[in-house]
Amino acid sequence: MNETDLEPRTRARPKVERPRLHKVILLNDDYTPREFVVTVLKTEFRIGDDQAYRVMMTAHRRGACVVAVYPRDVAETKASRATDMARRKGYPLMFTTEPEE
Ligand code: NFA
Repeated sequence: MNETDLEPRTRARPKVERPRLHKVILLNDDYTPREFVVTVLKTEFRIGDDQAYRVMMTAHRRGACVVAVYPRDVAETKASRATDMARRKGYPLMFTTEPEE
């Protein structure tokens, strides 16, 4: 507003909160081939071979695994793109999102 006001900015400093990040979660299923899960992880989340394999195996053994965290819109877009990739091949693979605590 008033760019000519040279008062030191000591008064108005309201604390702002960062938007919460959202987790993208990979869910296990009994049908999607392991190798395809790794390919989807590498393609959509730009993680390396080893990390993609570890994430896939963690979901396989425990039922689910956090892939990454992003701002909400990015998390939701990546989760649906990754889920679509599988759907186009006829696999039931699912990615979901949830807010971080
Ligand atoms: N459980 C699947 C299989 O044995 C592999 C898989 C892992 C699927 C992680 C989904 C998520 N072929």
